[in-house]
Amino acid sequence: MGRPRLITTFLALLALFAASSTQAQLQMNFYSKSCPKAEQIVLDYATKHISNAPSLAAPLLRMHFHDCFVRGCDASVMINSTANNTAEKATAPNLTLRGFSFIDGLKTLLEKECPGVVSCADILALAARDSVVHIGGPNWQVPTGRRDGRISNSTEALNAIPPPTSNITTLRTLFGNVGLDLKDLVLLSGTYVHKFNP
Ligand SMILES: *[C@@H]1O[C@H](CO)[C@@H](O)[C@H](O)[C@H]1NC(C)=O
Ligand SMILES: *[C@@H]1O[C@H](CO)[C@@H](O)[C@H](O)[C@H]1NC(C)=O
Ligand SMILES: *[C@@H]1O[C@H](CO)[C@@H](O)[C@H](O)[C@H]1NC(C)=O
Ligand SMILES: *[C@@H]1O[C@H](CO)[C@@H](O)[C@H](O)[C@H]1NC(C)=O
Ligand SMILES: CC(=O)N[C@H]1CO[C@H](CO)[C@@H](O)[C@@H]1O
Repeated sequence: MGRPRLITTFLALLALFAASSTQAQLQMNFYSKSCPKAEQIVLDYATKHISNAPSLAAPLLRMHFHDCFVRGCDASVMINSTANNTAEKATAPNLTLRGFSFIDGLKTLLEKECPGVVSCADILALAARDSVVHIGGPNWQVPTGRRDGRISNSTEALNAIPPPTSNITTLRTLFGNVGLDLKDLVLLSGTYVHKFNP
């Protein structure tokens, strides 16, 4: 399985995620007028922090991936549990999710720059890309304009995200639910294990 093939599949996956976001009207440089420095702020932050902690790049990509698996890429993975709701964050597959404080720090910076403009979903999508590029991974275009979801349901996360203990039948079903086939499953698992989990 050649490297270009892996990268192609990886990019196809990200395109799929972009298309399956809650609001379909994504575009390049969505914030060019409303918050012109937004993407630069994310890039600078990722460059600075990933230089210090390169191992954070894979968890950020993973968080983006998990976010997109449940209700589209809407940052619902970032929502905290409340007294009467157990959020996605609190489900078993989250146990290896890292980087919440990375995204929270970035959100704080962007709120200072342009209050209430840049969505957490876009921050996560951009930060995952910039972090992966910074450690020498593939680059891909990230159209922006995602809206943050308000629903974060641990049951949905448990049902949608493939746990590491799944058998192949379950994995195929869960990937199939988001439009990915057996080849995607094999390539993505391989990419993740070999490229991002050294
Ligand atoms: C979730 O809780 C943490 C810790 O209390 C806090 O820092 C963070 O801002 C909260 N995130 C959201 C999206 O409310
Ligand atoms: C609990 O649910 C009610 C009704 O859905 C809501 O109004 C309330 O704010 C929730 N409480 C907390 C702590 O989130
Ligand atoms: C979470 O999702 C499950 C499965 O779809 C549903 O049965 C449950 O009512 C939802 N919980 C909340 C608090 O919305
Ligand atoms: C795979 O796992 C599912 C869910 O745990 C189970 O229902 C199914 O029987 C398993 N299939 C095989 C072939 O082991
Ligand atoms: C960061 C976070 O929310 N982690 C939670 C992951 O899920 C377990 C329970 O399955 C919680 O105890 C953690 O707090």
